[in-house]
Amino acid sequence: MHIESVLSTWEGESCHLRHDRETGVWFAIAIHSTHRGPAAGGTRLMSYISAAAAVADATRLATAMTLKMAVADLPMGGGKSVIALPAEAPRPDLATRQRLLTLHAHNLERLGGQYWTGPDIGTSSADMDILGRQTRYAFGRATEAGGSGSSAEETAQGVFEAVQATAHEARLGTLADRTLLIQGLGAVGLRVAELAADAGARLLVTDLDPDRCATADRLGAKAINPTEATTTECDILVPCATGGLIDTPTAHRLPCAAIAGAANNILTNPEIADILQERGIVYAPDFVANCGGAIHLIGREVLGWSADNVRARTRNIRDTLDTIFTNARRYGISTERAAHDLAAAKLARAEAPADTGQ
Ligand code: NAD
Ligand code: PPY
Repeated sequence: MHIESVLSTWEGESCHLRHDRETGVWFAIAIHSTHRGPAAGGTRLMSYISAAAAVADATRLATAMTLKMAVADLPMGGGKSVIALPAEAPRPDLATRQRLLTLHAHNLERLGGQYWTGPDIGTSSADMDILGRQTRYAFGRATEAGGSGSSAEETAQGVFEAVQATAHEARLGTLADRTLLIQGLGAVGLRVAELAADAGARLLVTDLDPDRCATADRLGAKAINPTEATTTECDILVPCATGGLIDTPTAHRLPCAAIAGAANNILTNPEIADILQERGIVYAPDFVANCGGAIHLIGREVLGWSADNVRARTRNIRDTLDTIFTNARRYGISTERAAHDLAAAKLARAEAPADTGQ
């Protein structure tokens, strides 16, 4: 994989790269679209095998953010950034982390508001507080620091709406006595597990960290090996770990009736949704299912919405998915294609870039 081939085949507006010689870290900020407003999307801090892999991740995630903002009717564009630690690097110590966040804050300032960030894998509200002391372009700071706090609760609520809509489309009825396999019991996955347990679902859970699985014991969940996430029979697979869970061979043999989860880019490419459709597996496009977090961050911090309004908008995810499922059936296309078409129609209707009001 080369940076040239990644960027020359990507349809985004710009990608900004910076290397920090002292730590060997690459920073990549991908701005896919500012058509509906300034680009926004989280900052991922994790190890990558190469700078090209980091750029590939940032660009694909930024594209998904554009689609997410459009389907959620939010007045922002799509972007994402990656702070790429060298492969096999140890966890950065506090001083290194502080240094990386300071450099990233400078990156954001240089872009002058074209791109706003927030938490993502490897970063938290505490990191947004550090960024927020040096730049105004960070969403998701702690409430005590003037931000809207973690978006995980709203993301989980939205994913739960998506799971229910998907169960209905797959003719599974309610979740009572249905088996959900939740991969990743982090901030979002554990909360989805709680909501599903309350609805009477049977839970299979898996996480690379066995202590996380133990936190779901009280929900009556059965832990399975992380390597068995896509080979264990279940009604609904709920990916809440990292992306790329389902590639072509996996799609051909998945033993489930439906898929709806929080992870971004669950499919290694969008065409995999055609295989799922042919197999009769109902797939909730991830950028629709997981948009509750974006609704929380943008709703609270840009649009001044109340928590109740944010929750009402998050509940709309179910209606949006129903529209997507109906269109997919009507036109004989995959749910991913139908979701892209819905986002494209909203993008085409977008007027001049909106003012974030900040
Ligand atoms: P998190 O880091 O709190 O949790 C992720 C969990 O997945 C961790 O417990 C980790 O150990 C586990 N994990 C990682 N790889 C795994 C594997 N191969 N098998 C099993 N477990 C594995 O993250 P989160 O905030 O809960 O987010 C979950 C996913 O949802 C991420 O992909 C994130 O990008 C996406 N997402 C989150 C939000 C949000 O508001 N937090 C919004 C949109 C999308
Ligand atoms: C995501 O939803 O994938 C995010 O990256 C969260 C987010 C949403 C909007 C602004 C910043 C971060």
